[in-house]
Amino acid sequence: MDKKGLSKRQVFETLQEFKNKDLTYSSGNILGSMCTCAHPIAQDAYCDFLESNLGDPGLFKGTKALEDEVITMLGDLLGKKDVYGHVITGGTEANLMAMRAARNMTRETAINNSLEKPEIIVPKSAHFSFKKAADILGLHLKEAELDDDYCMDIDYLSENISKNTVAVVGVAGTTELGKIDPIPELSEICLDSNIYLHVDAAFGGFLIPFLNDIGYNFPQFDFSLEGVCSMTIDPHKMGLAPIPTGCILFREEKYLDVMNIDTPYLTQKQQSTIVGTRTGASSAAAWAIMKYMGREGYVKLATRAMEITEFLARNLVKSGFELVSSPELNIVAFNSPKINAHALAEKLEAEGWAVSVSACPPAIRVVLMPHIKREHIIDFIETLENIQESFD
Ligand code: 0PR
Repeated sequence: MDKKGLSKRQVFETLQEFKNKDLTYSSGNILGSMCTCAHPIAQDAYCDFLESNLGDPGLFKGTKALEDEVITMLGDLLGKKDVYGHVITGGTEANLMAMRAARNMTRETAINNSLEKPEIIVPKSAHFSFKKAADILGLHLKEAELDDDYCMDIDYLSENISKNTVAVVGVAGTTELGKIDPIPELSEICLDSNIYLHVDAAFGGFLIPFLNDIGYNFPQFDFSLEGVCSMTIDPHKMGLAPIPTGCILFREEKYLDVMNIDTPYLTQKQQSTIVGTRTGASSAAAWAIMKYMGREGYVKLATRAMEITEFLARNLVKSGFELVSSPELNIVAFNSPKINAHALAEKLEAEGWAVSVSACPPAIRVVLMPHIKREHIIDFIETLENIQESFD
């Protein structure tokens, strides 16, 4: 650290120099991200609550009430108003909390704690946060095979559930392809076997209910299914909230209780979250944006995202590219018949486009977040056609 401080102007000028090296969502060049520009309403609310700390909620009773309202609103959106949970940093922390709750529940109920090798079963398409959770919690991770449409293979699950299974995970909106696992079937299987079921709707949670409002007819994927014990939903993805804003929701309070740690000198005597000091700004921002948008606002957002998704998919096919499968949510994965996905991604990067390459199967993956407009897609297709032509 320098001995003497800089002037405010110097500090901000230098910060700007760093910032100029970043890509921006508004440029339309970020095509492979599940995040987007936070709505200005959410940004303002976030800044208003910067000093709040929900790690000591008795000091910030108003902010705590906002967190509770966010959880209730999201529970209502996902089939059960009276859910329990927290606004946290994102999907990774939510999935970690869910796996911790599941493990601790099983520990409490296992006869003589006789779990030999506690394991979780997740689809091969699950987000890598489950690998982190398994590592942190000392759980064995079993990856279920996928069916022809890249969703969890139910037969694999039925054949592989064992007395050591502490949780099964279904994904509603997979990271790479936006696929929705057969959650009603998972719920049945888990109810029959008395196994904890977690649904990772980090991405799909802010899409599926709204698309169903306009007639999409996605099967049930939420707390309306009795077997679903917990859900991840991330306002900082399609919810237009600033980073970090994720949510974990539990069907019953007991799932939080099994994670409680004594915090004797705080205003609240027990804590079930992983993080201690934690911002209340995310709760304020999520509350503000959900109140501002209302269900109608999110229906419009989801509708637009799907329109632009279909526009991209249609034009890719027209230009001779191959879709991995038809998009269910606003993610398109495709390949060129002439260049492999990694080489194509490199060429695109050289032209200023930041796409990502999915692993399963290898393909260029574009997430049609709200910052991506029709004119960006037109430019993108043109770049793709030029690259492809250069391989003729
Ligand atoms: N669950 C699902 C289904 C996800 O897609 C993600 C993240 C998570 C959990 C974890 O959420 P957090 O990253 O909030 O902890 N999906 C994106 C991904 O890994 C996250 C992301 C967003 C990555 C923007 C890059 C990026 O530029 O692709």
